Amino acid sequence: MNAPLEDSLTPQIRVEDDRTGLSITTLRSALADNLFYIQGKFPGTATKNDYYMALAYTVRDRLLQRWLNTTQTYRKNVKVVCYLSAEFLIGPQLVNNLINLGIYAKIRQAVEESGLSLQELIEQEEEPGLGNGGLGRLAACYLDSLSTLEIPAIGYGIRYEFGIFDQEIRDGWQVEITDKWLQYGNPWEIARPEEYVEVKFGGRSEHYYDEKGNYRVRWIPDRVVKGVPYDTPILGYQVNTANTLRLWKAEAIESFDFQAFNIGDYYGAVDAKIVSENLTKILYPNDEVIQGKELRLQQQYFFVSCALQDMIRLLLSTEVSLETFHQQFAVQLNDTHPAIGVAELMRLLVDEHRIDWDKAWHITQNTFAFTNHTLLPEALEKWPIELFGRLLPRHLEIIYEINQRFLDRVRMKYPRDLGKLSRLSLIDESGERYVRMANLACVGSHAINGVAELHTELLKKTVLKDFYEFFPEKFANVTNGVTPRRWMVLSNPRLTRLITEKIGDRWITHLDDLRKLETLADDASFRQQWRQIKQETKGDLAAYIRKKLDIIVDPKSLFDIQVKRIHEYKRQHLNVLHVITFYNRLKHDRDLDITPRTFIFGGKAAPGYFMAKLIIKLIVSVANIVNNDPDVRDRMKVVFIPDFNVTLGQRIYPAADLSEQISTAGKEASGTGNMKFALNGALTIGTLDGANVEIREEVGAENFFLFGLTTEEVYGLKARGYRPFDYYNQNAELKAVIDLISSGFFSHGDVDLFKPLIDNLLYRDDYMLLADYQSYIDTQEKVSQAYRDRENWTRMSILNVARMGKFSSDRSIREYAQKIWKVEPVPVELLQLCPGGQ
Ligand code: 8GP
Repeated sequence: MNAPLEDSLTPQIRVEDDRTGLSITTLRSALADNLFYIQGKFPGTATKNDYYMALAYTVRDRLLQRWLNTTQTYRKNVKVVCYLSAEFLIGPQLVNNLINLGIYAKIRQAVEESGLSLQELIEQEEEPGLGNGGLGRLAACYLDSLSTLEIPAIGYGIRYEFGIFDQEIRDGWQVEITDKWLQYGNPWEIARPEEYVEVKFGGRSEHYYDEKGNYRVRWIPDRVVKGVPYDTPILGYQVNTANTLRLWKAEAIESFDFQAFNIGDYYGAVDAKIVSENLTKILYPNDEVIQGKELRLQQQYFFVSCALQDMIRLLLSTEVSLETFHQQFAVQLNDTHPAIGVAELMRLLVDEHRIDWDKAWHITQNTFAFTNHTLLPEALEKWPIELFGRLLPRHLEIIYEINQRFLDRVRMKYPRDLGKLSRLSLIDESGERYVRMANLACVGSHAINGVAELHTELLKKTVLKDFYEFFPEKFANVTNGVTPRRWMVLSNPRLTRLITEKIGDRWITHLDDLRKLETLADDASFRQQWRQIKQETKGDLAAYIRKKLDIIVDPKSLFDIQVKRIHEYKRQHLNVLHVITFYNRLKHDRDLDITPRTFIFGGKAAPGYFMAKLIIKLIVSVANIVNNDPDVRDRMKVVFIPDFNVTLGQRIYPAADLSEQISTAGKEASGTGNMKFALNGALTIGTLDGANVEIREEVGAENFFLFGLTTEEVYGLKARGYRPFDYYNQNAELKAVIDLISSGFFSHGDVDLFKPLIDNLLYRDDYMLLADYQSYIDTQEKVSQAYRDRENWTRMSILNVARMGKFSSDRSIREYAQKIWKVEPVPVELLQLCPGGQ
């Protein structure tokens, strides 16, 4: 990869000393030193990974001044945003740090002069897969923007030893492989064992009177686990700010239970250690469904308690009163996973720091804000009371107390409305009793937001309706965004250079500047350059596909791409229905003048989600037939790219002509892949769902391929009684497609293989694929026609990019900062330079 931009070291971010100088000679000797002193290798025996590590340390050394100075700056009474998230899908760090530091070209030169290939070293990096999909990646984009905007922030989460599984495809089926991302070490993190905290579990609470005769409660746990922080610097783009991502690892308090050991029970002695360390072993690989496992609740409580204790310690170290906690910290709950924080902060304030309840409640409510990321009812977290009380007995009491006070207010406002009362209650008492985490988050926060306009409106009308009616002032929308640094500068260096040549580089931090490209859409030679770049980028992806999968695809064909988690609501199988329709049309008329297409899919299925795994099997089965059929060859290809992750996304988004955003209206909260594609010049085929609505508004209806039912139509049709079988019966082309799958054509004659999928479509079709089929097919035909007019397609592509300014995560973060967190930028000055500095 070429440097996306000329290195641009602004004078104020230049930090040089003997050790961290930026001359090519210094960089080369730093690389050699790190190889020897850190990796302990001579060049002759060093592996590529040793070189990668040496390089990563070379770069990290050049971050440290900014990082430590940032931490120092925040000690001085500034309000800090704490983003609490069970997932941070930050992606590979090396190139991002090179770009943000502005030293990409220098490093490349130093690496090459050392006889190495930068690209090869870059490919050594294991990405930290500490998230499932959209929610975790959003957290990572937000960290990037927080630093770039110089807003003091800490990301708090879990240092999973095993992140999201690696996906392999064997015989068409997904196979999950453990993600051992830490096995060769992680050069980007620094452990801070001296800053450990203790987290309690189980036991009971004890009520007593203190020395002054005040009634108090203390928690007598039956188990204590140590939380050890591991810090990763998150450097902003060409600023001094390097915020911290602080991830917690669970450890045993004592490695051995010596009593057990002394009586000869060696296994029992090690047991406690294993049990404690299990806590942060693995990320739950479910996207949008809850599994309700005890270990998951333990993970949630563990990291939230670590985070809140850490904040309190930070605050107390500055000698500021704990009663100003909410003025010092704005804590964002990334979905309900950290919602237990509401009860934990109350416990810390009331039980441990002896602040009275009302004051503590004021602090708590003014500290927290809550983002909801999904409307799917199966994703609403709730915990059985029995489990909850066994693990967190004191928190259950606190939740009962919060609930009682809250329901008293509800009763005042709605006397005799028992329905309201039971729906708003923090406890679900309709059958087995549960703690409802969304209700806890809503009551304990001062702000609640959805992640796109439509989503926020639907929240107010559906899942959070009662809360909206009760606290309308708490609700706000903040539409998601993505960072242009990773999703353009890093992943699309060619387009970055072209755009920068034409409009300068301010767009990288002020994405609205892309508007200046609008007039260039009418410039034929610019269009030619634009097309050329897309062609080359598609060529790169084609080469990757050939190398990895031994499938030859034509970079001149239309690249039609759907990459995201596999889920029925996202409707990858609707895309497959189109693939087969396309195939049937070609088979019927071998001379059909069709626009050649390459259909590309990628995404992981939750390991226990049978239907999602069957969808992958269907895609791969269809690919095998189509790709080997001489009748259609060269006019269509189908590819499933295994192991979709951030690294692969960086290759894939820039190579798309068409972005598939085809969820059932009302189901996709926002989507962020839709933004990454459009930012890289793909046109979208999509429903009026999530942020698609706003993307279409921005780019213009004429530059967007809209199809399908609206949310209201979906609700209406459901209410009237939806009968998918009628659609099948009345649509010959659809029937032919479904019958072809059922016949065993794609499954070596096995008529049972895809039966669960087909039966589901014909008799349930919860996500209304059959209702949207015809509209989708017709719109795909329009896409094919439009692609034939390359000049106009290119024009539309340029206009899409030009109008993507709104979807920068910088805009989202500014909105959170103003509307919700009430925080201001705090620029960092490099005051204390050490060692070797002045
Ligand atoms: C996702 C939404 O599905 C997606 O539309 C949105 O863009 C993204 O969040 C960021 O806001 N939701 C999740 O990933 C999600 O709910 N995951 C939780 C179960 C882990």
